[in-house]
Amino acid sequence: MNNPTVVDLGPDLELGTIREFGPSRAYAGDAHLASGLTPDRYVKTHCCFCGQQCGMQLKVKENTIVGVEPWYEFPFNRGMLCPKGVKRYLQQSHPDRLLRAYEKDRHETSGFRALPYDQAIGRVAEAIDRIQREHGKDAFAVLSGASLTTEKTYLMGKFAHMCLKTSNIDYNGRLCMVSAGAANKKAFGIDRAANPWSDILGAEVVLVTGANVAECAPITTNYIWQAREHGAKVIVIDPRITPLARTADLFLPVKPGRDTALFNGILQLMIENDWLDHDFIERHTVGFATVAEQVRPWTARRTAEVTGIAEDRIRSAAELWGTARTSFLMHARGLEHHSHGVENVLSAINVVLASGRIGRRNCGYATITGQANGQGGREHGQKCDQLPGGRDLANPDHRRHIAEVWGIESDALPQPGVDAYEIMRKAEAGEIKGLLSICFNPVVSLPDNNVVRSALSKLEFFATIDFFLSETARYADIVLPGSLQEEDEGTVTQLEGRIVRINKAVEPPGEARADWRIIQDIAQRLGRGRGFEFDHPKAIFEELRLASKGGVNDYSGVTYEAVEEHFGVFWPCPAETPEGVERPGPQGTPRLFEPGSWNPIANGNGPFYFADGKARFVPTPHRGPVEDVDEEYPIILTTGRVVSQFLSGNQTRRIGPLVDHYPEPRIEIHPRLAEELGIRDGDWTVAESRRGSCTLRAAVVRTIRPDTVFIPYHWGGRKSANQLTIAAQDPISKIPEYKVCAVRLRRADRPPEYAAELEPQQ
Ligand SMILES: Nc1nc2c(c(=O)[nH]1)N[C@H]1C(S)=C(S)[C@@H](COP(=O)(O)OP(=O)(O)OC[C@H]3O[C@@H](n4cnc5c(=O)[nH]c(N)nc54)[C@H](O)[C@@H]3O)O[C@H]1N2
Ligand SMILES: Nc1nc2c(c(=O)[nH]1)N[C@H]1C(S)=C(S)[C@@H](COP(=O)(O)OP(=O)(O)OC[C@H]3O[C@@H](n4cnc5c(=O)[nH]c(N)nc54)[C@H](O)[C@@H]3O)O[C@H]1N2
Ligand code: SF4
Ligand SMILES: [Mo]
Repeated sequence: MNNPTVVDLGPDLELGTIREFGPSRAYAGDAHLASGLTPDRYVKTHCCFCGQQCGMQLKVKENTIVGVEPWYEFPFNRGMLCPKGVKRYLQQSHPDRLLRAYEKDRHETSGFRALPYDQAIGRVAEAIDRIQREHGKDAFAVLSGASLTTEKTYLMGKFAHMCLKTSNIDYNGRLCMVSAGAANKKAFGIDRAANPWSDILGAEVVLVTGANVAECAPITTNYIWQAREHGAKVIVIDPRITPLARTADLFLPVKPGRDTALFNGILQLMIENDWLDHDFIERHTVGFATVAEQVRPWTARRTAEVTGIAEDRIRSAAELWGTARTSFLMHARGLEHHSHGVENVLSAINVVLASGRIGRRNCGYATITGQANGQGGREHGQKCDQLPGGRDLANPDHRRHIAEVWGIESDALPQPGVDAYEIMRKAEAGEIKGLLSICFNPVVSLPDNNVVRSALSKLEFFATIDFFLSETARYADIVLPGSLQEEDEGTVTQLEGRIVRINKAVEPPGEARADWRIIQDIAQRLGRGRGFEFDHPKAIFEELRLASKGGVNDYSGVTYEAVEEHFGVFWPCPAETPEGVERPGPQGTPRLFEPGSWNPIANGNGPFYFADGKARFVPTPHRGPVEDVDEEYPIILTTGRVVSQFLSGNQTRRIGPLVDHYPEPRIEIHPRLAEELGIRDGDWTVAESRRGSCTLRAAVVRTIRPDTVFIPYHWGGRKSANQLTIAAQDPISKIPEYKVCAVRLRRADRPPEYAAELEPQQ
């Protein structure tokens, strides 16, 4: 009881706060940091949050980050930053920062006890060894993340596949980028934005679907607005009138889960009106005739009925898109977070291919990558079926190449494993007994998270590496203190495919360690340290270059020096090319699919990454969401984000100014629906699905379809939207259907118990 190292977290504290550091609801105010402290130095680096990877400078005094300063020269954002980027510096000196390793104190109900770092590593190694000996290699799983540098993501894949020899590693991009990735590979043979963002500027039409650009990719808004100043028409497709939609020329309020129908309908109108690039279709694609046949029943009227969009708006969208000379289509999770997310994306790609406007100046297509390293993190082997360089774990040639780089037999590599949610299901079923997780907070971020909690409780051993104690870490037997982005260096690949440098600003404090050192320490302690003796992130990168060589995601010609010198290098960037083929310039390949550009797969046959060089039209029959509304649960719930919070909130819910901006999740509800249900703005409202319920305040807004409500998901515990969501997954990408499930709503009789925690205590 009096042991000061025992930390009682209590079951329901909003933030996991180590008592040693202060009261639980404290968050660092910036007063003492921003107050005239003169920095000793400025470190040029990038934001730790979203996939745009804005360049910025960190102001450093001794070993503390004291502020953020714009970095005007970095070409992507030219000094612009959003509120999260400006306030990120408040994490490093935060009182909640984990400075030591912790173990669950079995004598306390929910407490943790600090233990020396080396002992903690020993505990992890022992558990891995025991579980794998008793239950087989695959009984120990690894979960990783795409906020990590590419070096770390590479090391995580190598650690799972070579050191642990487990099939079961997957990552949090499973919840994010995989529908876009799978669709891009199917259509183009490569998973990367086709164009750099500068191509947005000269587009005549910019079509944005399922992306709340102004709140989630704020710098991209600036590109779109600049295009509009040059005369571009902006089309936005979203069930909500997002800030960008308010300024759009044409807004299509799609009913959630009906995007394939919409794009099929648009393509049918393009065909009827002959708004097609026949030459491009003929020379550079296959499969058009089949798709044309498949979309024929999608008349404008039927499309309007299914999507809930007025027929004339669908016609206007098809005409604007169909008759443009230049254009840029982009989408994000609103299109992708579906049980048919891959088909949704393919239906959008069909419309792009039919127009022939891709891979040229001002003719572009891209998914808006979400996480900091959402792009690099999906390329080099931490996905359940993947090896570095975008290679396949199931492909014998690919296995051979990587085995050679790692100095092992290819038979020693495991076979593909299962996705992140399936890892939870296997834990629940007792097949997976041990788990090591880094950079992932599944208790908040996975759908139907009551199941996730139960699965984690069943594990024999669970360890996690984080810098703040997350909701997930509370289930851990061992918590290892990892590094903040600014405490380590390496590279990340931002949403355009541009590899940029993360520079180290400060040392990890206390007993915290760079994440890659922690992984290597575990490998060494297991007695399987060969291949895990890197002394610097650059050494990891050098090996990654070799491992990626010849793969689609070829980094072999990329150096740290070139990345610094040219404000980033775009992959693919091979070290060498066959005779007669020009090597990409010092900036790599900013735009894909240009005739004559480096493409090891097509070998001069055409611009796309298939042997024949041609893009694929893929049929996309419309399938509705797995759970449709009915009498019992008559309202559609869709979930997503707000500008001032980031993902599971484990970071941004600790940053005072961001919390002040949007302190609590609210249910967005249209006035018409609110009136029907007798709910007024600010009322406590119960949302129930077949899986769970949560009570939140209503925000009555005119900016949402009346048949749909929206809840941001950045909170845990009883405020978590993922108590309601459904764990239905796309059969190909395994992305969860976060964007549609069925709920019912009612006004709460009384405030929820936790409301008392929210109000200032008298
Ligand atoms: N502020 C902030 N920025 C972020 C993040 C964050 O957490 N906070 N996270 C980053 C990450 S990892 C990601 S993945 C991105 C996500 O960026 P976005 O995908 O832009 O964000 P979301 O809010 O998930 O969803 C986008 C939009 O999809 C709409 N939508 C819902 N259902 C449908 C549908 O069926 N069809 C269509 N067409 N639209 C639909 C929603 O109304 C919402 O406006 O943002 C990145 N940037
Ligand atoms: N309902 C609903 N749920 C969703 C979504 C939605 O739209 N609706 N969106 C989904 C999407 S797109 C995403 S990307 C996921 C994200 O879900 P998560 O990946 O679970 O969310 P994060 O907050 O990024 O969790 C990362 C954890 O890693 C830690 N961390 C961050 N950087 C580092 C690092 O460099 N090193 C170490 N050691 N730790 C680090 C953070 O403190 C945090 O605890 O959520 C998904 N969940
Ligand atoms: S969160 Fe995204 S938009 Fe905001 S500063 Fe960071 S990288 Fe830029
Ligand atoms: Mo994401």
